[in-house]
Amino acid sequence: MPLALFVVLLLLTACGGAHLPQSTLTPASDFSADLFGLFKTVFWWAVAVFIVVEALLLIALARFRARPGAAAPKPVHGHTVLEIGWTLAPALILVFIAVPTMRTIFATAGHAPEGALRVEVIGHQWWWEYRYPTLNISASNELHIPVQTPIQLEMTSADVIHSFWVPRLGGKRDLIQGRTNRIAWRVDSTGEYWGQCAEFCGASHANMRLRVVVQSDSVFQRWVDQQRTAPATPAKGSAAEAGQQVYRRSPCIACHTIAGLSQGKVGPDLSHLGSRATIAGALFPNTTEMLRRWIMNAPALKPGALMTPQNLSPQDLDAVVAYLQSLK
Ligand SMILES: [Cu+2]
Repeated sequence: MPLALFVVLLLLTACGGAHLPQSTLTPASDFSADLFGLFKTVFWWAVAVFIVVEALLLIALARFRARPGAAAPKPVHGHTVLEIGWTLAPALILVFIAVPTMRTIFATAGHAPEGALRVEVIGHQWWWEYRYPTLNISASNELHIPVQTPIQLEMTSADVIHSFWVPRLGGKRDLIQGRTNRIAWRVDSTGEYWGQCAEFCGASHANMRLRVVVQSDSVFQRWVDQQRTAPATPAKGSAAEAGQQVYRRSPCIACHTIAGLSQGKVGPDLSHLGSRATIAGALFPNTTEMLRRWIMNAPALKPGALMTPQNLSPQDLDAVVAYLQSLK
């Protein structure tokens, strides 16, 4: 027993960590509040059924147990009232569960009201691409949305099936190539919400995280303006300028976009990488150290990553990192 407890504790420590909790029990959007409401309804019905069934069982055990000298109990067959009772009661309980379930299914079907902000979500192995067709911008891994605003997510995949899930906001919903699945939600309060892919999609499925940044209207508008602006040209003679030269002649340009410089579509757009808090599918903090390690050997940090290890001199590596960090 102590050993079992120890193992359970050990396993539970794996649930901790630097990331914010991903719990469906603290809903923060209309979508997740609907789901949580349904969960509570079903839970309390289950509690009621448990109490009634266990009580009847205990009463039967106590009353009808074999006692020395007592006669065998009289078998009962075909008790009409009982039979109607235990047929009707479960049927009624199922109705009380089915009606709210159907209501929740329709409420979370993904149809946002007219005028909702549309975001196209495209799953890649193993990162998320977001396009805002009405705002004419795009982003990777970190989804920025305004608070208290209806959002329409239109989701598809560039390769295999993924599943978009932000436990505190809603989902999970599959991203399937050639299909568009929808989520509609409205987030209650500003803040950061973590999520991840919830459908096994290959070697780094577990490393396909995402971050949703919910902002006030004015902060969101500032972010949109920033995304629309091409990154500033590095100052003459700066490390960032040297890094830009390295980037220009590196294989990076085949896969990545940097506005005004390269138009690769294989990996995430790096035009505003310096303004993101995370890299590599929201997996690592966007720090100098992590950028260096990521550029040198991405597959070592994220198994299966398409980005090949780069053979850069220490000076070139520092310069490229300085350049990427300057891309705000
Ligand atoms: Cu996955």
